[in-house]
Amino acid sequence: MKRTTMVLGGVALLLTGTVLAQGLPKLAVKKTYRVGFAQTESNNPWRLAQTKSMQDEARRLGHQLVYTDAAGSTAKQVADVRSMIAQKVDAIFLSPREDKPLAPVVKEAAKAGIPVILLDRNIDPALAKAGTDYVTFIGSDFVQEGQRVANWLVKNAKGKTNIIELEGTTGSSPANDRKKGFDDVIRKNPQFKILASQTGNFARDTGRQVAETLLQANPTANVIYAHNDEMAIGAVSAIRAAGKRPGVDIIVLSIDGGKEAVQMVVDGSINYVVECNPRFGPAAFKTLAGYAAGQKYPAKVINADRDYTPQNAKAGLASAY
Ligand code: GYE
Repeated sequence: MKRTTMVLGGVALLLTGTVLAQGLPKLAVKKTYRVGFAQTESNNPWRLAQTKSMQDEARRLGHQLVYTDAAGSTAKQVADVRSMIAQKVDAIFLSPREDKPLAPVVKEAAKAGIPVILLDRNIDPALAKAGTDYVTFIGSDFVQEGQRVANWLVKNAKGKTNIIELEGTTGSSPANDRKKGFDDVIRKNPQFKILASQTGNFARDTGRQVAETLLQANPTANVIYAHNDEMAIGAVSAIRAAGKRPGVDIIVLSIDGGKEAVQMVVDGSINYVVECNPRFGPAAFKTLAGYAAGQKYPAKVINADRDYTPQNAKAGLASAY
């Protein structure tokens, strides 16, 4: 009797275990949802374009978007997600500012029966798992972005090449991966050297200040690789302030592809930009509906991104965000 109970208990546990191992809370099929979007910050055109795309698509489909802006604070973003859980939203879209501190709240949401879809930034895979703790990650392949920038440089640079790298927000998945992709390619080419690599927090003015300091400390630098447009635009100002010509004396490379940076490729002050498309709305809500309907998703759904060169930038300008 005892044994039967145990077996039964075991079976019940096993069943629960199976559900938990696949892990994810179910989402009822509904016409419209009340869904959270936990944004990281709103201090640049990329973030504004992403938020607008989410709001436009929610409005178009009749969903209610519970929007929060962490204003560049990871602690606030953790609190924002907890508040969405407390409000019992149907699902949460999260752009995790950093890849480790947001992992616990992703799990808390899953435990509370709320599916999470990660947008644009990822969580450390050692701390939370797609298919168990969250549905999927939708975004760009950041390692590949870094590799594409490095490959362009290797192909186009002449002679000894000394690089200053402006990193994105410390602890964010795009900063980690854009560095890895770029540095790995550069390391294999002995005439290329990374003289300095420092964070500019994905921000224009911080990027400008850090570039100014690093240019002074490294007078032989002839390349600046910025992990996003904002810092690249800041670096262009720093290069001019140092009495040098951006795009000529110092090659400037970037990732994102906003209108302002693409225009600078047309003008010649930025040399090459890999796109990272911020228009997530359609893919985000399509995934939400698909998930409710029982569709299975891979750990990552990768956006296709183009690039902007001096040859194609003019043609691409109109459709840049
Ligand atoms: O490149 C940057 C933004 O997470 C991919 O964050 C995104 C990056 C983007 O603030 O401009």
